[in-house]
Amino acid sequence: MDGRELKERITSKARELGCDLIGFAAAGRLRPEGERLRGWLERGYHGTMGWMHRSSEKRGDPSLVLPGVKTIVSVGINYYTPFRHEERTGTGKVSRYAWGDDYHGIVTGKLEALLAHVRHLDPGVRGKVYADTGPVMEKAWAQRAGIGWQGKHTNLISMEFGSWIFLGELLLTAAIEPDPAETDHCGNCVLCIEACPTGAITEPYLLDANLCLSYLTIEHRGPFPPEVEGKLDGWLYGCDVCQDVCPWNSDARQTVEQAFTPRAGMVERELEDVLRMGEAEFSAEFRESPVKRTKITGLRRNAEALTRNPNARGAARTTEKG
Ligand code: B12
Ligand code: SF4
Ligand code: SF4
Repeated sequence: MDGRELKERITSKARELGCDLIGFAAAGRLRPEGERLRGWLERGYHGTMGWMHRSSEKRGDPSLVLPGVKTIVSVGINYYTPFRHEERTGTGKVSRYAWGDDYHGIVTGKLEALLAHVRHLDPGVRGKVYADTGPVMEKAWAQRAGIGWQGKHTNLISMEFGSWIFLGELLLTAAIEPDPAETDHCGNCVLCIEACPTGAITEPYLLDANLCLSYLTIEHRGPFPPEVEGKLDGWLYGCDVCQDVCPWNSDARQTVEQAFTPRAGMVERELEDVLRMGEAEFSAEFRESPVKRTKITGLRRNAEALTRNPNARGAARTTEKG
C-alpha cells in the first residue's frame, strides 16, 4: 500500500476510534526542541523528575525509541466537559484532566487499535504507541504534525479544541507524507503568565516545574517549600489556572468520550473527606483515576496545606464559560 493510501486509511480509522485531531510528521532528531529540553534540565526546571533526565537522549531522537522510525502520527483527544470549579469553602479543586477515568489507558487503547489496523493493512510496518507513557516529546511532535502549537503556558493549543486535549503518538516505520507544522497564535497575549499563582512561567514558553502547582501537588514528594504553601490557590490536585484564562479555551466544545465525564465529587473534593480517608479507601476511590499518582500521602499533604491556609484561594480568574 502506498504512503498516501495508508495516510487516508489511518486518518479515517483514527476518527472512527474517537481521535478528535490527527496529524503526521517526518521522524528525525528534534532540533531545536531536544536542545531546549537539555537547557531546561540544566537549569534544574524538572525538579525531582529524574526520569526526564535519564531519558533525555531518547526524547530528542525517536530512532532511539524505535529503530527505523519514519513517521510520527500525533493524535489529540478532547477532554472538556461543561463543569467548573465553584470554589466552595472546605473543598479543594481537582484539575480538569483528572475528573474522569485515567486518560493513559483510554488514549493508549485507541492507539493500540490504530496500530493493529495499520499492521492489518501492511504487516511489514513496525510501530509503537505512547500516551504520556514514554520518552517522546509529545507537544513538539504534535506541533510538527500540525495539530496545534505550544502556547506561552507550554501546553499544546488546537485552533479547533483549545488546550483541553490529551496527546498520544503512533511511531511507524512506514514513510507517510507529513502535514505542515502549526504556527504560533499567542500573539501579544500574556494572560497565562500574569495569572499563574506562583510565577512558574518564568519566561514565555518556559516553565519551572519547581514552582508549578501541578508538579508540586502531583509529582513532588515531601512537604511543600514554605514560599509556595500559601499560594496553593485552592488546588488539591493539579492546576488549571493558565489554561482557564486562555482565550483559546473560551469556546471549548464538550467531549464525546464518556470516560471523561466527571466522577461524583471529583471537580472539587471535600477536604475533610480526604483527611479522613485510609489507604484502602484511597485505592478504591481512585482506581483508574489519574489522582492515584500522588498517592495518599501526597493528597493528604495537599489537603492539610489547604486546611492550614484557608484564605489562600485564588479569586475567580476564569474566562471559561462553563
Ligand atoms: C514533565 C511533564 C509535566 C511537568 C512539566 C510540564 C512542562 N511544561 O514541561 C509538570 C508536572 C509540571 C506537568 C504539568 C502538566 N501537565 Co504534563 N507532561 C509532562 C511530560 C511527561 C513531558 C513534558 C516535557 O517534555 N517537558 C520538558 C519541557 C522542556 O518541555 P516543554 O515545555 O514542552 O518545552 C518546550 C518549551 O520549554 C520551549 N522552550 C524551552 N526553552 C525555550 C527557550 C525559548 C527562547 C523558547 C521560545 C522556548 C523554549 O521549548 C521546549 C521544547 O519544545 C508530557 C508527556 C510527554 N511525554 O511529552 C506531559 C504533558 C505535557 N502534560 C500534560 C498535561 C495535561 C499537564 C497539565 C495540564 C496537568 C494539570 N492540569 O495539572 C499540567 C500543565 C502545566 C503546564 N503549564 O505545562 C499533557 C499536555 C496536553 C497538552 N494539551 O499540551 C501532556 C502532553 C501529556 C499527554 N499525553 O496528554 N507536566
Ligand atoms: S499549571 Fe498552574 S502553577 Fe503551573 S504554570 Fe499553569 S497556572 Fe502556573
Ligand atoms: S493565555 Fe495567551 S499567551 Fe497564554 S497560551 Fe493562551 S493565548 Fe498564549
